[in-house]
Amino acid sequence: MLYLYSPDQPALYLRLFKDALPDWNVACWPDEVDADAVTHVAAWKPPAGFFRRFPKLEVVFVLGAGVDKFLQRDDLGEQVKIVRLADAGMAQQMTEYCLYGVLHYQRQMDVYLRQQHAGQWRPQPARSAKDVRVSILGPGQLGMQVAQNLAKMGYRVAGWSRQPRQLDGVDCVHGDAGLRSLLPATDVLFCVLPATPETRHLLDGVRLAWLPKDGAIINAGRGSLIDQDALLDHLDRGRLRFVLLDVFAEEPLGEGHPLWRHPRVLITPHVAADTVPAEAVGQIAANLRVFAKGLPVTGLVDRRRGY
Ligand code: NDP
Ligand code: OXD
Repeated sequence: MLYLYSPDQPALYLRLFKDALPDWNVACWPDEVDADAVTHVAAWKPPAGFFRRFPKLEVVFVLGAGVDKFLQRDDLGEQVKIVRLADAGMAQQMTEYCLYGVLHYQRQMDVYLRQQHAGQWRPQPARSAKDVRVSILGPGQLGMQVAQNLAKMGYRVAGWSRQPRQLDGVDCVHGDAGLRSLLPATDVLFCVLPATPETRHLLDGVRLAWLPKDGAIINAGRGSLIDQDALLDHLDRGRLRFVLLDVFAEEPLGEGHPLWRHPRVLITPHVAADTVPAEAVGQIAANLRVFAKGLPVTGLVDRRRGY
């Protein structure tokens, strides 16, 4: 039996799952079910202790891409497989989000906004895409497509990952040395890394200082990547042109937090890429068929790696 936890769109998900899995018994929280019959759960942000009542649980399908919150739970034993969404319609949205920030930088919208408030009519020098260096931290399922889409648009794109990778039109680097060489050669840094112990505060005061003075950062991965105090210090000293932030150390960002009103900060409330229900259910249904054949599934999480 597949049990579903999606308080935002329960009816939609229930219908999609029932249509996609006619041979399965599918039910949706808060309906009461025989907990012993539940072998699979599809969920996003279930409350603490949610999984404890399912003794026969085999697989949790995460209705999102990031699994940090699932790996921090104490109600999911090691024997339970965690499978997250791989793209499922989110890469296109991530491309749009990144492009918005890149254009803000390239077409100097931050400068024009300040000039508008000061009533100034001052055309700035034009800059073409081939002169803008966009570096992607985390060219995985999402970042890889962002990188390739921007490269096709003519931007100079680089990617930084843990393992070496090869991507058409993208200059790929990895490891500590790769990051050290990449950051100073970056105009816009697009971050789409998972939250893991290794990526926590990866962008601290030292590494932020490796970026050029007039660079910009877009963070659409997880807020733990950036040391927010160090970031504010950089922004206050004019060491960055602007940052576009979708994710934060604490969400929602606390009332009165200095990031809210900083003139060099653009904020969106964790909306860079939303789960597309039909795509998500299609991918999970396909994975169930693959599981049944004993083959490797898309999006199986490596708990040791943390993503
Ligand atoms: P993937 O697992 O497919 O890709 C992760 C990428 O990060 C890989 O390229 C991986 O490198 C790289 N990476 C991980 N750890 C390190 C490290 N320590 N050093 C260098 N590179 C590292 O994830 P997705 O692309 O599907 O998603 C990425 C993240 O985006 C999610 O985990 C989630 O946090 C966030 N997200 C945010 C959304 C939003 O709306 N703001 C929506 C959806 C996702 P390698 O290739 O070598 O493994
Ligand atoms: C996700 C997210 O990880 O929405 O899918 O952040």
